[in-house]
Amino acid sequence: MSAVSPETQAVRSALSVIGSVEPAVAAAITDELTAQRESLKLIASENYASMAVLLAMGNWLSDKYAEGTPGHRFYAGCAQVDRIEELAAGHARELFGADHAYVQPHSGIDANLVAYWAILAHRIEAPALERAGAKHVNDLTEQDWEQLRQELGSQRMLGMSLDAGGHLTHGFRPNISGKMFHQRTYGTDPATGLLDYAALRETAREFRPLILVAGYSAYPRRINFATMREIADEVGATLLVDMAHFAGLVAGKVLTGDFDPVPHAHVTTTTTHKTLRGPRGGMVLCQQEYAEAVDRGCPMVLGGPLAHVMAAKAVALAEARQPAFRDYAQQVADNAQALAAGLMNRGARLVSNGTDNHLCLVDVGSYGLTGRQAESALLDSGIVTNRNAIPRDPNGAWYTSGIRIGTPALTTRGLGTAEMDVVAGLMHEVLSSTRPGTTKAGTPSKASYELDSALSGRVSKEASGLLAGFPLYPEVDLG
Ligand code: DSN
Repeated sequence: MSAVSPETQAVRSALSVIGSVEPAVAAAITDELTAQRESLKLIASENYASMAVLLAMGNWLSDKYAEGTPGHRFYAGCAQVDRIEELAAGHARELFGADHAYVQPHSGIDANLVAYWAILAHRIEAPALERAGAKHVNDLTEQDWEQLRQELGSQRMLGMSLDAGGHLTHGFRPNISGKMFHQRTYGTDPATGLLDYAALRETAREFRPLILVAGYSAYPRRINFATMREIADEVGATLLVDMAHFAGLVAGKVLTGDFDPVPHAHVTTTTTHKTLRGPRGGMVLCQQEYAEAVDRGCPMVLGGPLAHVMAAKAVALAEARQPAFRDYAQQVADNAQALAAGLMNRGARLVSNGTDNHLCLVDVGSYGLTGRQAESALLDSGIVTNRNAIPRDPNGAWYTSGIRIGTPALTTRGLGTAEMDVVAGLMHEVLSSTRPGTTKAGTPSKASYELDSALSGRVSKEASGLLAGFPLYPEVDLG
């Protein structure tokens, strides 16, 4: 009988304990592993965390309240949480070369909220308190407090437009950030698809934002953060870089020098679960002058820190400090380039004609499809992607004209550039065989589509055949 791995023992035991209380939960956890093993995952914001990261989350650290920061808690008995948080923050500082790291945010949205309030506190609230000779907001007169509230509510933010790849939390009206700030956007050059720094500089000079936000969730290129900082300094803005998508490429030294945000930005926010391959969560890195304000994130805008997730962040950051993580990050970028080349060689149009990060944005208008039709046809064929607007998208943010694809997850499974060409071939075959459908009334539809089920079935089989050579969590055998 072959030996059972520690990971298999751990997962089987955990499922047995969970299943003895609520079998439906154990079943859903098991089914999720099966589904993830079988799908060809090209969602640019997802990855597969290691078993060490996953197991670090399933324990009694979850039971502890620890509002505040290490050594300065609003609860007693936080010695272990302090250890964990200090360890994670130390790994983050070392890995990214940051002055300060705050590892409590529960997500990227939370990290951005912490950062926005820290910038408002440092740039607007602190000077107002000083002017009034007050130490605390509770010491302000009603009149000074009202004036401060008005000042806090009338600040400006400049961020990348949604259709150019920006994120909802960068000042857009449907998000809380759009209700907190007056917002304007910058975008890309229609001819090249690249960020238009000259136009951005002009807008910044005219709009004079308190915060210049750089970063994206669907821009397939590098950003020059030295230039961004120069623009921010010229107009007196705080530069905030949201590196949620590409933090792993920064940690893995694929993005260095002017393309590494941390030395240039006053404040850098990130998630920990995308290219960084940690647990779901967020993090804020900042220069020393913002550290005190950032550390007030909880209870300012965050609920109690999740000590079990901070433990998993510490494990993931320790992994990202290993030389192997640099190889992984480079392979993510190489794979994205191979995927882009494979699609373009077959006639697909990519926004900006390629990529130099972990993602590509395919203009599926070049196949006569909307993003929604393309996303559904690919899913029928065992390929998981997500639809995304492209610059100046004629189909809007719901139907869209784009498909966003990324390589972090497949690279973790071990697929390389040769396999990316196979994936590109499968995607091209599905997209070029799909036809737009009609509504029941016979008018053109942006959602329905026609695709031969024999073709989608064959592509699904080919996709699972490819994945069979790259098992997911091979150390875990659920029997
Ligand atoms: N949901 C993340 C993404 O897919 O990019 C960001 O919000």
